[in-house]
Amino acid sequence: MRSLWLLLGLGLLAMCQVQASEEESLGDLDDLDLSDMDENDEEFLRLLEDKAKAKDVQRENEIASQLAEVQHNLLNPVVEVDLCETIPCGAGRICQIQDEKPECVCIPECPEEIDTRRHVCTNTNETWPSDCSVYQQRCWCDSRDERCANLDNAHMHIDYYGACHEPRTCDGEDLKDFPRRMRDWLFNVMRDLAERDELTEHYMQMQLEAETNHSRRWSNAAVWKWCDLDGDTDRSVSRHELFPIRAPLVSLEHCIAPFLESCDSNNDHRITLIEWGACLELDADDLIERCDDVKRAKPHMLG
Ligand SMILES: *[C@@H]1O[C@H](CO)[C@@H](O)[C@H](O)[C@H]1NC(C)=O
Ligand SMILES: *[C@@H]1O[C@H](CO)[C@@H](O)[C@H](O)[C@H]1NC(C)=O
Ligand SMILES: [Ca+2]
Ligand SMILES: [Ca+2]
Repeated sequence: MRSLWLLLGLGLLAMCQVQASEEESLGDLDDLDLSDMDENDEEFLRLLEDKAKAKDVQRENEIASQLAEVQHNLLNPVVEVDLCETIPCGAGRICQIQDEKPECVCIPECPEEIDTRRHVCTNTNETWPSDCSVYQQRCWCDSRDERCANLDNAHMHIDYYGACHEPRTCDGEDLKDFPRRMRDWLFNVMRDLAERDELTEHYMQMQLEAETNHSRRWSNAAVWKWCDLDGDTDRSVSRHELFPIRAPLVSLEHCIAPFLESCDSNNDHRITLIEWGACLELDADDLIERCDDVKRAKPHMLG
């Protein structure tokens, strides 16, 4: 990008200079009234010299200012930017240009959902056709749009994917067996991601370790998932950060909600790595905090 600007800038500069020297050669003759002067006249030579000097100074100034402009453009490239590109709008909103300014507005239309698996159940135990429609409704209520069905909807959020249903109990045996199933599941998810080349180099290494060293099999997967859930990298997983693992599974796996509840053993709404390990019934000594703060490497970028 930079070198492109440099080339453009130098090209422009060269064009300006050619133009300037053409104008100059004509200008000299026009400005001087030669009729009264003898060619040998000292006055004439002095005048010519002064004029040349003045022209030189002027040209230097022009070139200097052109260079300054090129330099300025190099440092502050005026690229045609999509004004909306820099505006994060959040769920249920999209960016639109209004009066030449980017603005976040409620998403006008959600894709029509026929698939009932796309339904979502909110914390108010209401079934909505899709997550989009929940966020759209929340936006409407936030901005006092007339399409807001109930002002309380400004605070609703998705509890889980799937239509609302009777809370199913997770009985003793299922809950007892759940940590083992969860460990296996995490190991398999990590293995799948590794096979699809969707882990960072750091987590690829941990996955390889899990494959080759039996005592790392579950602990590395557990550490990876805990790091992955900790979106703000404050080294604890909040209730909010559990959303990606909780919401899609509640309908399929009735033990996930009570299981996750049980992980926060001191009930401070945050799950530490120690709590997470204990919850998955892993040996605390095997759990080493090895988070990769580079969240997701683009696959195939490094060739
Ligand atoms: C939520 O709604 C479903 C069906 O609409 C109902 O069966 C269930 O009992 C409700 N759950 C709660 C906690 O009220
Ligand atoms: C396997 O992992 C354990 C720790 O969990 C470690 O002490 C041991 O050295 C590892 N073995 C190999 C062969 O790397
Ligand atoms: Ca966190
Ligand atoms: Ca806790």
